[in-house]
Amino acid sequence: ALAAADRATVRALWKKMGSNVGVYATEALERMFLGFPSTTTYFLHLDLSLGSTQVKAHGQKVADALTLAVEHLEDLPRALSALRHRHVRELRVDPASFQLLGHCLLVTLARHFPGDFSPTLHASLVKFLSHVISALASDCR
Ligand code: ZNH
Repeated sequence: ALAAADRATVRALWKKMGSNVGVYATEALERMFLGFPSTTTYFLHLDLSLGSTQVKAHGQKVADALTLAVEHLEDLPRALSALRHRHVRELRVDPASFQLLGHCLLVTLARHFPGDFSPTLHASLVKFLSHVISALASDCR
């Protein structure tokens, strides 16, 4: 599990983001689709153009799942088990794509919170995202 200091750091950033988590998740998705076009193959049924309301709606879902994760840092595998099933069994998302979205989330947060983005926050976010990704992307539990 995430160390207490990492949990506190991530929770503090989440508090600061307030109701804007969906905005940042949407920007991260846009960055992923542009920077890593192979990831668009999962979303061919959606309008992926910049500013698309469908991408915004999906960004809000991703944001809500991340907020749920922040609220259950002690037990991510259980909190995210239904979403893991959906991604691994139904959507069959490649584990490498999760790393790309994680990377885009980091870049997005660094851009919007430059003053907060110390090496410590960076490290805590990397750990948080890797916990979320292993809870979501691996079929082993
Ligand atoms: Zn995902 C869906 C989250 C990653 C792809 N997602 C989804 C949802 C959510 C999420 C919440 C909704 C669900 C339902 O509806 O049931 N994701 C998430 C998260 C993450 C993710 C949190 C990380 C961090 N995904 C991902 C990736 C990919 C994906 C990486 C690829 C690339 N998802 C997806 C899809 C879907 C989803 C395809 C479906 C969409 C629609 O709408 O159709």
